[in-house]
Amino acid sequence: MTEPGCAVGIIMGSQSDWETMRHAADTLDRLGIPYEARIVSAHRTPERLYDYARGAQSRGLRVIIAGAGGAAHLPGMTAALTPLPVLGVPVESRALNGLDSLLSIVQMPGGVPVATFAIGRAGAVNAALFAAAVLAVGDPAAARALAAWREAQTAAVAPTVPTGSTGQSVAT
Ligand code: RP5
Repeated sequence: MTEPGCAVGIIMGSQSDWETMRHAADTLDRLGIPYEARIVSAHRTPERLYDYARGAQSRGLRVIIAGAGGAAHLPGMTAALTPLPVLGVPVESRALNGLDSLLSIVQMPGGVPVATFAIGRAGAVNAALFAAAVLAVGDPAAARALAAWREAQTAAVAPTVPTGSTGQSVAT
């Protein structure tokens, strides 16, 4: 769901990051929270990054989810250019399995914070949920959607596990 005037911006350093970042988009879709998704590379399209980050707040965005891999400068540079909260998602890299991405995003200098999430899909999902929580502070509809999502998640956890040989269940 991409709409004009939305409050959440999802940006990523490459088209190849979409395989991870689409999980943030899917999560926002499930919450009914509109977002925009853009490819904005700190290294390959630095002017696009400047334009996006400098204009984000005035365009009505309230939080930015930024995913990148390898030498992942996108979340940090975005945080340096906008007062909006920036949620960084380390994309799993081929060379170092995303450890490079994680350390690049999490090790920001004091004074320029980036909220950093887990590597890969879990991080993308949690960044979306965190973005919803940021919006929920002042948006009752987002708060209700988040509460419903949590209730559904809890309800989906079975209290027992099936056993292989007997087919009986064992209480956890
Ligand atoms: C980073 O380099 C991107 O965020 C991506 O994770 C990584 C590889 O990009 P591609 O070579 O697949 O375009 O800037």
